[in-house]
Amino acid sequence: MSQLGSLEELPQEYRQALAAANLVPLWPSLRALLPPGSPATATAVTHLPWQVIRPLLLRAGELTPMEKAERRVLVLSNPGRGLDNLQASSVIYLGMQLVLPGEVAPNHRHTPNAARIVVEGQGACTIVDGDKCPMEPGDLILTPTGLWHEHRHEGTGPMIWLDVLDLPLMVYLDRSYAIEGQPQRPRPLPAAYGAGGLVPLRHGGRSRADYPLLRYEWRAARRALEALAESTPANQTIELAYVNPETGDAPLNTLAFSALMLRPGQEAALPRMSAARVFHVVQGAGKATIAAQTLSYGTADTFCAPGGAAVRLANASAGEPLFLISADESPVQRKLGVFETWDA
Ligand code: GTQ
Repeated sequence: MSQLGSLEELPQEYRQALAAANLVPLWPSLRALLPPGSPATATAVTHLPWQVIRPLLLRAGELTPMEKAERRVLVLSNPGRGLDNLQASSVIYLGMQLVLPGEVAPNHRHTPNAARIVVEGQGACTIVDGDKCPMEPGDLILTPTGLWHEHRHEGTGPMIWLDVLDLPLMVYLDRSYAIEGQPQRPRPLPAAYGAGGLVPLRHGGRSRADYPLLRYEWRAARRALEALAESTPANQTIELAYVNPETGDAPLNTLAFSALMLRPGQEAALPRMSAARVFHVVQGAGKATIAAQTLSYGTADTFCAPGGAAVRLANASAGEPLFLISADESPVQRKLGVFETWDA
């Protein structure tokens, strides 16, 4: 592939004439815009240890009252993507949110899609489109685009969860905005999708057809992983996709989620894919090798893998299984026709 001309090679007065006309020549940037063979990514492998973020978040609880925060969140800024970028990847935002007993994060709705992975605490709920979703550690709770949501904490002790949003994408698209609402009148969450393979038969359609299930209980996910493990060969990865039970699609338009289990001592090479992926450790400790970088993680740690990276996970414990939840941006890439996978 031939070397292309640089900006510096052009006469100064020509460059000035281009700039005055809001023009730039393509050729000095062509190889960066369309790199030969594989894309560039600024997303760095990043590790967010629970031991680091938890005390900083509790300190935020002392420093900033809810009225001054609305959402009390510390957000990961991927060191590869520039200063204060609030991005885990090009699509994914990751934040750790704290709600203290008696506090309410007020009702609003917004264009970005969000999901919560509960990390610590009991007695809080997220009310989504009127449905009261209790929050237990490990639960995955959806607040999809456009749906009203608020968080209330009626228990004791801090309540902490990981927010996963497609906010960077919405900002990039100039489509990010929110609308404030009045407090919702919650109704109990219907338990309509508790049995695999059975969905409610409704004549006349559903009121919220796109998002029939808002809360994926960790208890059920863990039981399903353990059941799958019984019929999975020892060297194979035990992984379940979270799906919309009515369609089989990813739970959100832009983000896919899965639950993983590694047996004691097990190592898993995950299929290499073009979408960036983040992992949250629900329980256990181990090692990850991502694009030749190694990190050690424990319970409640979070880490990011850039798109295209080879990811190997290991359970460091000889006695206990390891459980993780992952989120990735593959639905965006699939819809745009640019999703790719390679052998691990
Ligand atoms: O809980 O609604 O981390 O609106 C960022 C924006 C959480 C939320 C975030 C939000 C929320």
